[in-house]
Amino acid sequence: MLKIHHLNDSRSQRILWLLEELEMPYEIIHYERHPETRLGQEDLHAVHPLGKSPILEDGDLKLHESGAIVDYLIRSYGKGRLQPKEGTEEFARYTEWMHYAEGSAMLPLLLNLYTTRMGATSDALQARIAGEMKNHFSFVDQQLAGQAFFVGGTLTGADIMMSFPLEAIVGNGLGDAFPNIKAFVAQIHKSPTYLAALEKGGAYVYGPKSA
Ligand SMILES: N[C@@H](CCC(=O)N[C@@H](CS)C(=O)NCC(=O)O)C(=O)O
Repeated sequence: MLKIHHLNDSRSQRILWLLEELEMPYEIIHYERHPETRLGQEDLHAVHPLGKSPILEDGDLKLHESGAIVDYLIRSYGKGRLQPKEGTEEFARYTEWMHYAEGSAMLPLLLNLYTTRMGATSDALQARIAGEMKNHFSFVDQQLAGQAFFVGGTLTGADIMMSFPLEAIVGNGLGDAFPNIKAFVAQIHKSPTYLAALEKGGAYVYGPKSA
């Protein structure tokens, strides 16, 4: 059976959502963040040298990195669902969003999180971070105008990958500045598979209550 090493309040939640969508049986191994540092603890480092979640185990294969995990699960078990047909322009757009989620959208969010903890010493960086937040999330908001999903009018891995940065935007109180992002997050928070994953995953700060 597939195993997912799942840290509470984390990106890993979207892998559980994908597994629910795929109707795959899976085992969740739960990890808790350190109560003060909010980092992963020794038990997570024991699973993989990076000490990050998610980690997927499928037989002898152990995979880290959410995008790679989503891609692997959809190609292996999707039976053609949750991704556009390979070789099409829509597939290229799908790949673009799959990479964009961790490769670009998360960077301003993480910089914002870390510099907020630094207080006044980060003042010199704040304008640049605010500029990049606006740059990226205005773009995403515009791309979602008039459409419920990122690509092809139906749920794909791209929506699942993008759900985490967009939940973080809404959870950080920025939803009103980006109404299409807010609507996207509200919509996924009603999905039965999303809600089933939430129930299994445990504590998740960006779930429906904070939206
Ligand atoms: N780009 C990686 C990021 C993995 C990552 O940083 N995961 C966070 C959870 S949101 C984590 O494990 N943090 C614990 C730590 O850094 O100690 C992915 O998408 O898998």
